[in-house]
Amino acid sequence: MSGAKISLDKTKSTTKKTKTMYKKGEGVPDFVLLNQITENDFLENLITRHKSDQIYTYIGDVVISSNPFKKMNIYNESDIKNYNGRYKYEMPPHIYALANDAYRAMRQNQEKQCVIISGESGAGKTEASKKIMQFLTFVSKNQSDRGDKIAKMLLESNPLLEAFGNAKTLRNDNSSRFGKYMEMQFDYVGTPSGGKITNYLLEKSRVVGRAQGERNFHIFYQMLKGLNQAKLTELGLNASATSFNYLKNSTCIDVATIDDVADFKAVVKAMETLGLKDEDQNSIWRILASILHIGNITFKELPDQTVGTSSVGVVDQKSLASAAACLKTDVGTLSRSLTYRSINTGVGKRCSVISVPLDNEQAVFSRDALAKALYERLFQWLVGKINQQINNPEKGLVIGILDIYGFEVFEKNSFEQLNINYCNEKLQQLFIELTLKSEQAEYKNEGIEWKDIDYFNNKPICDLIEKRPIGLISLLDEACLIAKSTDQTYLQNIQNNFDKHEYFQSYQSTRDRSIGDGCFRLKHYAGDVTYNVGGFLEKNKDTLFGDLITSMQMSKDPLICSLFPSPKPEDSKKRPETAGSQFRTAINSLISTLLACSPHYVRCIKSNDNKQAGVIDEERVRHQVRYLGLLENVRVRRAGFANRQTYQRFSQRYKMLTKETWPTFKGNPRQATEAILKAHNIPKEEFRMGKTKVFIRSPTTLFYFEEKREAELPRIATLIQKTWRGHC
Ligand code: AD9
Ligand code: MG
Repeated sequence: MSGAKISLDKTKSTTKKTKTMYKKGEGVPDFVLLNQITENDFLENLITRHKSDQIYTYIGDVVISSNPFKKMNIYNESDIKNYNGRYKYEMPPHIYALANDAYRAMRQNQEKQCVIISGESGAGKTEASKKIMQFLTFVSKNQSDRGDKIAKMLLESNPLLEAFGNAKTLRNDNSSRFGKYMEMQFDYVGTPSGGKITNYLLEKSRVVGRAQGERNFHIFYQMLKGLNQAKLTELGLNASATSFNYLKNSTCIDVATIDDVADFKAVVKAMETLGLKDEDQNSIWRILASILHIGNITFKELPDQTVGTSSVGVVDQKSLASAAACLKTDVGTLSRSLTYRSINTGVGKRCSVISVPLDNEQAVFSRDALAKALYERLFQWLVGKINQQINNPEKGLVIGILDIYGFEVFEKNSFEQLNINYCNEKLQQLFIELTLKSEQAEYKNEGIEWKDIDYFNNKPICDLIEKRPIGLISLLDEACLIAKSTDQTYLQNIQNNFDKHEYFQSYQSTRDRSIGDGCFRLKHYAGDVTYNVGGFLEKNKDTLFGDLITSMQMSKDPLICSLFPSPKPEDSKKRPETAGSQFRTAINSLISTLLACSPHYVRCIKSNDNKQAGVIDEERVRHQVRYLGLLENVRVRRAGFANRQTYQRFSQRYKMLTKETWPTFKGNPRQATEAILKAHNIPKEEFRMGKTKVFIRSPTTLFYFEEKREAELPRIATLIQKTWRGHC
């Protein structure tokens, strides 16, 4: 057994090792080690490291990652092996070290872990999430067939979902247009045993339109370039991408950084790995092709002599026929469902259905609604299909990885941006709660001396958006219920309610001309965003007329039919949940899931707006450092304690390391903890005794105890075995 005279020499030497591991001119690997915690010092360190290709830096356990916009030679198999099983302080900062920590903590503590990756659009979240998955699947592989197969499927889900859920935007050539929480499941020894993907609000409006210079979802371009000629002919796609309205309307088809042909091959391979049979693949291509044909359908007014009103008819019969053929549905029914709407009149026995002709605007609306519904439902089906393949009903260990769309601000921001930015506000709030607020609250509760550090609390903005009954989402729902409401009356209503709110602005209250007509502005944690309310009500209602559903249900393709189930009788009387409310519920449930895990954080920083390698725009980075609250994070971390454990857990875990507490100890867990720390000569400034927990300042002290424990375990096991044999 280790004697009472063991000093902290090892701890000291490892601290030294950490400090000397970085070369002059490369900055410090942990912002906590800066001599002074000022914004300029922080930036200087980040910029110095970025320039010397050190893209990762820690704030304690948090990984700060600055986007290099170039291929880095740090993600090889040899790098994974180097980080596997090592302690963080032994190696230079890396996303692999965080992945390794999560994997170790999961197995050691048998607790669920999650990795929360945040940062604005194009900052590197999706790349980070893929590196983490790459590390975890590699180190957890063992020679079991099932484990390897699962690992492969988890990895292959990335190119597949990116093809359908990502697109080129003005901010990022591979921007995630959906949120994803991927849970990797492991058995009790840490072999992959399954997975589950939860997806959040796909930006389906992109299918029918988007800002100039942006693209539709990648898969459309991939399919047109990747499918063979015979297949293209069969689908009526023997034309260039510019022949399709839904692709050409944003004047961007080819992107220099994207190889659609290679990506298409990767998608087909992923489909095969994930068990999507030829039949499924064919249905997928047909649905995608039908969407392109639907986008080419235009309408013209037809005078209707009988009632003196006008109705519309389809101009482009060829596109209509191609769409119907791809959907395997009746062309007449499809045509009618795009130009007429059935309405129930009367009640009970007097109930009858009348068919009302649509005007041009309504027909265009219904056409686009069908295209969006087909795409969204196909995406949902795809996620479900992947989940079917990777799902493991047995409860095991889990590491969840959250990769969600980043904060975004465009020239014109709509309902989608409000949802995306609301989600980012919630994640920032979670970060504040877990790393700043609760940390400080805990010091106080435990009676540890503590001087509060100020931070930007974004709870009021989250409340402004999500609070019931008076919040932006609830008021929008209310507007959707009132027949006379319009986007403008909604704007008036939120202005009346919030014009005095600290984080809400409108032209009415500010007379600021930069808030245009039909707009309001929110002062988000990451910056001001002006939202245009045009289309808010329709996007929130997300209506798909019953006639379109009926026409899809007539499809001879079982997959297409299954995407449009009839409402259950018990649901027919309920109002369908709006898009905004659904998103609010989903985000709050995500937050509860994350709160049930031990969190690990990656904070991604976008180095410049031009996606340029070797360039770091100081002012852009300064802005991100400010709004991400990184300086406050360093201050709390530096003044605080890296680890805390209840006396019960600490004494139980390390009792075998001193003869005072092993094999028996008469005192309580707090006294045992004191005895262990004393026996190992842990300096006084290195720990504090709280009411129920011991607080340890530096991670190296904890590593020291862990290493001692690992060394002791075999001896204890032998001892126990001998004692047991003696009893026999
Ligand atoms: V969005 O919110 O989905 O629009 P992300 O996900 O934050 O955004 P993404 O991971 O897609 O950004 O990164 C954007 C681009 O930056 C990538 O396509 C790469 O070209 C580049 N990038 C990001 N991280 C790295 C990296 N570690 N190494 C090299 C990187 N390039
Ligand atoms: Mg992304």
